[in-house]
Amino acid sequence: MTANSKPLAVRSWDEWSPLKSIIVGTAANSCFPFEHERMISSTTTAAHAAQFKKDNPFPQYILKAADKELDKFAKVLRDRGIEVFRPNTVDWRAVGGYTGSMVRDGLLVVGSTIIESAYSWRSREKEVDLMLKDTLFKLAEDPRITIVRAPKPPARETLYDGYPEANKVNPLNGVRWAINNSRIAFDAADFMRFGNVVVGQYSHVTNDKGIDYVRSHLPKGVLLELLDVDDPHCMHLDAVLLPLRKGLLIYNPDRTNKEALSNIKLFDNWDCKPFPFVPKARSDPPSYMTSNWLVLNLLVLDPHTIMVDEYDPEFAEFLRKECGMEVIGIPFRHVNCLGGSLHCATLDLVRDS
Ligand code: DAV
Repeated sequence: MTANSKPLAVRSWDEWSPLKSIIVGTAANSCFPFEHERMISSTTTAAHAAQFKKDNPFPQYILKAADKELDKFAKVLRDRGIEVFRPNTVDWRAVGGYTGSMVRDGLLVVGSTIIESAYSWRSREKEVDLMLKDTLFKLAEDPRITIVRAPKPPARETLYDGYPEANKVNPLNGVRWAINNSRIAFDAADFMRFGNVVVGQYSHVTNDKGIDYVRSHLPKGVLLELLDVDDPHCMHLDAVLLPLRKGLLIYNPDRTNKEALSNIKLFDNWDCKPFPFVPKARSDPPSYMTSNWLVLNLLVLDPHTIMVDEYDPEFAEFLRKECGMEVIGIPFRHVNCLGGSLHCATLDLVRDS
């Protein structure tokens, strides 16, 4: 077979089409990210802020349990015939890094174009290279796949200069963003794919230059639409929106509403349902850097099947009864401690659409 007759190893245009190939993260050796004090106070849980220091691994019992959960997750996917890649194991402490568990944050896959995040968090600068050089980068040797590597970050970080004048505020709540606009900065998880529309948000890690950069690298014909999100700790769109299939979306009513969604033309004919409960509080194991809204951070396998954290049976029942989904529950509490749930911990490479 010649390279060009092989099916593309990266082609995924949305969040719901039948999943064929995916990367599932690994937890081993994860460390608390060490970042500017303003970034930590803007994006993590106040009670745990002191843990975000240099050379501080997450507790071993959490990492062990999280890897068990991730391995089980990978097995459930493989048993359903989905190809699963795992990142290289990295000594994150040795490289001053954070984690291999949150693979969604580092790469935005739109069709066969992969856009690497220009991370605000300098602890994440080498993450994609270290984790994926033996998997994704091999797949992407195919000339039909475009990898847009992150621009080289500056030697001296400038994102925190000139505060507060240099930083905009979120017009919805008056909260000042943690970073200025002095260089391109964005996390891939501030964007979600809806076919020929990508929806994005400003956040404490994504600035104007980051938004412009993503827009300029999207494949031809794909439109970037921005959603206003009311969240003082704003970072990542995947605890705000949960598209289940074309035309059906669950949204976080604390952070957005029907009016904001209606500013995005794509949603004109969609059924947009608010999350119907108060999400359960989570304290054990600790939520160091995330809110109870991780309940929305789920992985859709196809337009009628979703994987959820088994901790949320009430929402699972809603998805079955009100949304016509088959629901597969798995344990995921310890992965949550590291900063995300099933959506954050994965990067889908192929969805058939
Ligand atoms: O609500 O804590 C979590 C998203 C992580 N990628 C939240 C957002």
